[in-house]
Amino acid sequence: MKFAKKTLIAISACAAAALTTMAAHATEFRSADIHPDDYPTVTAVKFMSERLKALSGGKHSIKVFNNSALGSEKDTIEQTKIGALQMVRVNIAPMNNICPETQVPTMPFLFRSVDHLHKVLDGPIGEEILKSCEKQGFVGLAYYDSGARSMFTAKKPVRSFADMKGLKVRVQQSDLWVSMLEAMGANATPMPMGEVYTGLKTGLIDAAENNYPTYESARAFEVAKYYSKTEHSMAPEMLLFSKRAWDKLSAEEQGWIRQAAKESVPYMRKQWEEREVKSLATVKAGGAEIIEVDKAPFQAAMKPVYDKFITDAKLKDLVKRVQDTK
Ligand code: GTR
Repeated sequence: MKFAKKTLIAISACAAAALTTMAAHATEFRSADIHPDDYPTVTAVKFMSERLKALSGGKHSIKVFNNSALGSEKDTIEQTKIGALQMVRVNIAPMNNICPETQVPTMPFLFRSVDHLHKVLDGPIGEEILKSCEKQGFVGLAYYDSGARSMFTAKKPVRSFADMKGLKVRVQQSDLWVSMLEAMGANATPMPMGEVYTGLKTGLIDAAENNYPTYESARAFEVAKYYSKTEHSMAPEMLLFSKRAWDKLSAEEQGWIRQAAKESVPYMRKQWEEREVKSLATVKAGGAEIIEVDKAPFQAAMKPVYDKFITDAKLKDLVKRVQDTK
C-alpha cells in the first residue's frame, strides 16, 4: 500500500514535470473531432496545425484524433477539461449544460442568415460567449460554421408541423435540445452522433436532425431519406483549448495558438460552403427527398423554450443584442 502511494506520487510528479516543460519543448497538441478525415472541421484544424507550426518556428503542431477515436463529444469535452486532451472541436450544443451563455447561439430561429450569424460570432458577442467558458476550464478559440439544422425521418416524411407529433427524435446531449424537440411535439432522445445511423436503421429512433454535410457523411440519408427543411437552429461549431494546458504555456505560445485558430476560420468557411453544395448533391443522388416546410408554426412553438432557458438578465441581454445586430 505504502509502495503504491509512493509510486503514485512519483507518477504525478512526472506528469507535473512534463506539463512544466511543455512550454520549453516541441509539442504536438492532441485535438479530438467526431467527423471523418475530409470533413471541414477536421481539415480546418489540420490547417490550423500548419499555421501553428509556421508561427512557432516548428515548435508546436496539432494532431487530430477524428472519427470519434477518443469518444463522443461529451467524452472529449470532459477529457479537455481535465487536461488529458489539449484541444477539442465540438458543436456548441454539448457545451450548453456546462456554460449557459453557449445556449444563446443555439437558440431556435435566432439567426436570420449566415451573414447575421457571422456578424454576431465575429464581434463582441461571440467573444463574450467564448470567454464565458473559461471559468469552466475551456479557453474558447474560435467558431466554425455548421449551416442550418433540419429534420430527417426514416419512415414518414415531415411535411408540416403536425407531422412532428410523437416522433422519436435523436437530439444532441443538451437539455435545451430536449426541450426544443418536445416543444415541436416530438419525443426527444439524447445520444451521441455515432449511434444515429444504427438507431435509425433499427427503429430505435424515427428521426434526427442535422445539416447537409453531417446527414451525408454519417450516411444517415441511406436510412432516413426524408429531409425536411425546418432549419430550426444554426448552432455553430466551437474550438476549445484546455485551460489546464493553456496555463502552462507562455503568453507568446498562447498568442500563436490564438492566431492560428483565427486564421483557420476563413479557410473553414470556404470549405464549408463547398461541402454544403457537394453533400446536397450526394444525398439527392443517394435517393433523399428534400422537402420544403412552412417554418412559421415551428418558430411560433419555440416561445416556451426561450422562456425556460433564457431566464436571467445576462442571457436576455445577449439574445436581444443578437436580434439587434444588423
Ligand atoms: C454535427 C456537428 C457535430 C455534432 C453533430 C451531432 O453537425 O458538426 O459536432 O454535434 O452534428 O449532431 O451530434
